[in-house]
Amino acid sequence: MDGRYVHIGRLLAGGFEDGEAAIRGWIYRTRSSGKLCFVTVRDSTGVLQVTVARGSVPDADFEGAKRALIESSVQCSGTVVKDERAPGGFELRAASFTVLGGSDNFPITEYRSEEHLLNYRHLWIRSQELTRIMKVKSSALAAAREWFSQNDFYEVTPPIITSNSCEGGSTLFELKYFGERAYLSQSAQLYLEAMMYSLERVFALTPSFRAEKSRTTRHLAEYWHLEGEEAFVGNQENMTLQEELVSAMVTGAARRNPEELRALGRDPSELLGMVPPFKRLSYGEAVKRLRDRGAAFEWGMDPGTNEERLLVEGEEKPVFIYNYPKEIKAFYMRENPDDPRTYLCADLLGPEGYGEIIGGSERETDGDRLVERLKAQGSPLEPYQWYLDLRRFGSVQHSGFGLGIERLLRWVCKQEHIRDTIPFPRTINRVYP
Ligand code: NSS
Repeated sequence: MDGRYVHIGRLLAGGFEDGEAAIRGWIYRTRSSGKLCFVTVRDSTGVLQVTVARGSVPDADFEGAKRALIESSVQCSGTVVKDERAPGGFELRAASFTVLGGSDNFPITEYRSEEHLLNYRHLWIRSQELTRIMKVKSSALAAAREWFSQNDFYEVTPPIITSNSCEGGSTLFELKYFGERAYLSQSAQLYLEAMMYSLERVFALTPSFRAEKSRTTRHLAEYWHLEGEEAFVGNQENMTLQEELVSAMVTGAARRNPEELRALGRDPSELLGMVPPFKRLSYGEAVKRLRDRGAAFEWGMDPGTNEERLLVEGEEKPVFIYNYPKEIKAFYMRENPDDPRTYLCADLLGPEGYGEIIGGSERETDGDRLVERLKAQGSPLEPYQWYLDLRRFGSVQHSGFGLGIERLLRWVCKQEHIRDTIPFPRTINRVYP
């Protein structure tokens, strides 16, 4: 920060008592009575009560403070005073108070519907709640990048506009592309596989797009996808990498943002306990567990929200379910040599019923099998020619995974709805603001 100004968070940490300080930020709350204005100011680090008294500041400053509506941007200076009654334990007794940018009547009041908040999302993202979530998200991403870097992964930048689908046609967003047909990426996986041949371990953080046609609390039409791809790695080692990554992200967030997490209702010590290993259940074991717990679930079925909740009941940490039946998974996975009805793959389920956070698999290296599967699902081969080529030039065992950042954040920040883990949610009925 500009040397003359101090962040509120630093000021609240102590050491400024009875000294002079200047802050700047936005009016969070304000009330005035006669000769006194109590203005609570927020910046990116905290909130501080500023007392503006007539006579202690120039008259124009006092009038400005009195008139200023919430969300006006301000700067002020004065004396820091310890005051138990003030939020955070300190207040600033103003010697100057300047309104930088005035504010109209703020359209978000205490009584507001969900719909109203979504319509004013561009302003609602200033709320304490969303600010906390965005801080936790930033920390989790920083921890992920750190982990990848420590584990010899290169960050790469795959395309977002693609000519083929990765996860099946039903959720594809189509767009016009200079007279041709193209799609918004559902996953960078196929491109990461191509880059794995030179860099061995790659990762990318990209938006992924899914035309999800139902309203749920865990699907977005645009989400941030953190994907890794690793040469010479099989399905079990792939899971080991994933649990290490998830652990690094959630413990990293817990260490960096304990206060934010507490305010969101998440005890950071729970997150600090998310250390490897995570339990691994085969799909067969999962079927048995579901049936033992009373679900009418048959081998071959795809576990839905309720089944995922039932599967993690009594578990404190996330749980892997591995080797699913082929029918319910994507074409690129490697057939399980020990049980050809299944693929070598795994989903990671979050605890507390938050559901699938990661989907990963070992990849099929046999080009003929890939061709058969693409044909079987009715996909034209032409757009996949480049992908099939990869198997013709030095193919090796490899695996990878995709982690839904907002899915992880929904769990970590204890959010009912996934939309509150992304600043501008895109869902079936919303693309504004
Ligand atoms: O479809 S996935 O299960 N798997 C893939 O896309 C692989 N191609 C990834 C890979 O191996 N590189 O999606 C991966 C994750 C999934 O576990 C969720 O956490 C998240 O992506 N995901 C979503 N998050 C939010 N909204 C929607 N609609 C969504 N769909 C998947």
